[in-house]
Amino acid sequence: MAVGALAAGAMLVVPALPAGAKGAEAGGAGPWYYLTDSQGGVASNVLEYGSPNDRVYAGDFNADNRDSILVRRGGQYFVRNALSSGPADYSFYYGDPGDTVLVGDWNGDGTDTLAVRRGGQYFIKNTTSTGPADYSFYYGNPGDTVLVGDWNGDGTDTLAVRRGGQYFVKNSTSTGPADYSFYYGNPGDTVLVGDWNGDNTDTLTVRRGGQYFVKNSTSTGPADFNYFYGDPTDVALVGDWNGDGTDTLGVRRNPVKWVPGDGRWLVGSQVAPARYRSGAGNGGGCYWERRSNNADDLNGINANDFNLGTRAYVDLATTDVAFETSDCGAWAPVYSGSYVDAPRDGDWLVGADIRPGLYTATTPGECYWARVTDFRHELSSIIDNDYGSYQVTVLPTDTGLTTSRCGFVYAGSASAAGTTAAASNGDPTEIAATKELAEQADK
Ligand SMILES: [Ca+2]
Ligand SMILES: [Ca+2]
Ligand SMILES: [Ca+2]
Ligand SMILES: [Ca+2]
Repeated sequence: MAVGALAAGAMLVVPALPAGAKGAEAGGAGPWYYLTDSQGGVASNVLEYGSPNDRVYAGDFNADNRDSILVRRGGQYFVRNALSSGPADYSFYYGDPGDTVLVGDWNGDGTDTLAVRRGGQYFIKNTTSTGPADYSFYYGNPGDTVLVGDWNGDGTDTLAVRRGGQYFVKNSTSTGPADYSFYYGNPGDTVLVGDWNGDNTDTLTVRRGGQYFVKNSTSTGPADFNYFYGDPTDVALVGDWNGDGTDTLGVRRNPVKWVPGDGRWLVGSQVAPARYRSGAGNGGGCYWERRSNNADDLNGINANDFNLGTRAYVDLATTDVAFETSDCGAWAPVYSGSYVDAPRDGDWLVGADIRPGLYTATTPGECYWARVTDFRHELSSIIDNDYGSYQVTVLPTDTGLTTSRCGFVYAGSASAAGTTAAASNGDPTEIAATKELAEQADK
């Protein structure tokens, strides 16, 4: 199904997935996270963090009321407090590489930290830093599934153990019997913990495939409501991603940054939303389209291009559903290369393929160029363009240059040549008219 826009999926019953509860490890693989701030609907934030095989957790590690993604490699934990793609803010060690680890706010200071579980014993630490546990206690049996939540709304997370469809709740992190128990769902259900209605109390959601059955009290009885999110095979995480006090879902996915060749590829599940480069069919003509659906209609085309040159770039957006490519060869992720001083027909990445500066046309008659902010190949991608042009000045702030029939050669830095160029996008009407002229010349 469509993955760019995480729409409702068909109801399917699938085998129990790894426990994706808030507080517990989420499971799955992949560095891509599709987070939503609502119950159902589309992803509101898509980000890449860590490596495909990292173990992951969600939590608020800086007390800003927003949860973020924590990745684990053995006994080392990498914290990033921003919900955006990028490196870790810091890392620390806790416990042994084989330990089961839980995340929670054990002391009610607003910051989530770790607890290590060994059998029925829990070793609590109240800071995200390397060092010994602050204290330990026992709860339940070594074989119990354990959940973390603030069951009584006092601001402190504690444990509940699950035995089949029965849950034994304890409201303190101390050794002793459960305070109460209740039943919810079936023994085989995947269960998630969160504050689904913003009343500061955590309760359960049962997941069956891509459908989520929410209950807003820790008591026996039917679900209060249900909704769909993502695909039935997605691994789900729970967090308050926008700090509104309500927990919502995210799914973890493992698309690859590589488009092997001709065909239709689903963005988000098969191929990552990223920047790609192809050899563009070595002059034989490379056709591609970014699609808003997985059908064949013209309306589903977000952008397309027929590239007769030797280099093509495309930026697949997180909102793209599919990428169709034909006679372009493989599309590879972009790394810096050596500069080309005679960028012929095609797309060129500034700072990787070509350097900023002045380029003069050796065949100016039907020369078309566009300085671009990205490779989505939309009109809004174009900073400036010209047709029948003798030269172009590429600024260091430009992302790329697209050219056809110019035969450009590098003519020195812009300052040395005494030329100037606008850094921001020009008149959109003029840009569209110029592009139209160049497309007429293509025919
Ligand atoms: Ca936070
Ligand atoms: Ca805390
Ligand atoms: Ca509590
Ligand atoms: Ca609640």
